[in-house]
Amino acid sequence: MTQAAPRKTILRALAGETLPVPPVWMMRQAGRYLPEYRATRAQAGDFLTLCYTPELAAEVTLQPIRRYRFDASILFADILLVPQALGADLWFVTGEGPRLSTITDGAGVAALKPVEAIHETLSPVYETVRILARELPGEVTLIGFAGAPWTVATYMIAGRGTPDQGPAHAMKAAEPAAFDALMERITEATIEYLMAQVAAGAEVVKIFDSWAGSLQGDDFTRYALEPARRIVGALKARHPGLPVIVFPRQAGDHYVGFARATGADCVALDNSVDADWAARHVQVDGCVQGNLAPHHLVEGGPALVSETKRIVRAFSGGPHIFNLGHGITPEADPENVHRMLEAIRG
Ligand code: 1CP
Repeated sequence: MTQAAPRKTILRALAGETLPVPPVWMMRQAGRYLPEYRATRAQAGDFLTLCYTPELAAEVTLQPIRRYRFDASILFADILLVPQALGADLWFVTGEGPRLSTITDGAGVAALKPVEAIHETLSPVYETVRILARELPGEVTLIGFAGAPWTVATYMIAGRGTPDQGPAHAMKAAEPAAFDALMERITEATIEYLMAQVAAGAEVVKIFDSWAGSLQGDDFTRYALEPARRIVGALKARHPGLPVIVFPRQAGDHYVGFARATGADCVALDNSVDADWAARHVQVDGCVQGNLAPHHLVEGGPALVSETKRIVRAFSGGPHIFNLGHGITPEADPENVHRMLEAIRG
């Protein structure tokens, strides 16, 4: 082994190393399926207070590490804190999800705060990162994150999650200049936000483009690939060795070449793509992460074990970080996570 080889398993995989046992973490690993998360969330009172109280946000980030010894921990926060920091109203309706004030035209974009103002709102998040950098076990990698501009824009335009991102597509068609200005503001804010997370101690960052799958053809290049390329480029210009994971969820064939085109070190795969296909067409460019369907952690049983082993086998010829294809759901059984880990680690 050379002196320069990073020691943490996640960093080794992100650097392109093929490991005998893939490192593992789970999207939404701090979440409602865990009784200890529900207890801390009740103590906080509501979700946003949990996000903005560094001691409590750090506590829920650490809970799944204590229980499962995952190889990475992901900062507890939400992609919708950036719109709030830019001046949008944000609240969560229990049992339904997030709600935001809506942006439909150029006046709405012009009323947003300047990018430099985001730290006023987001500084508690940086404090959470600093606590985690101190308290995480030495072998666990700390991942920071942000939403990708398109996904964040879909929430800022519609004011909520939408099945087809219709309002964002409509604004893109009807008010192209205002839409581009919104994308620009979010892109700049995202660079600023991720830089601050890295300065506070995040070792890796991940960009979540949960709704990339609704962009097709030139739109995919313009609104998913190009913003990711800009964010990765800006981050690496300042921090040349910083590993970046990109998650263009449901990108299908657009997964091919996405890492190369954006400069990212790893592509996260959702569970709509086949692992053998992705090994041949995506993993050829470097590390991949994913793609177990989250429902297996609800059902458990032999399918959980066989699917987990099939994914490990499919990606065993190259760098791989085991993960789910999307976030673990509140209905998941915490015992099934132990069964998944046993199937991976033996
Ligand atoms: O306790 C609760 O009620 C909260 C459920 C919850 C949690 C645990 C929300 C509300 N956000 C989070 C945390 C969160 N969100 C993390 C923390 C770290 C971890 O993974 O453990 C991360 C990375 C996110 C990212 C996020 N938030 C995304 C991108 C990933 C994805 O799931 O596609 C998105 C789209 C959001 C918005 C959001 N926040 C919460 C919900 C329920 C949603 C989805 C809303 C919708 O589209 O209807």
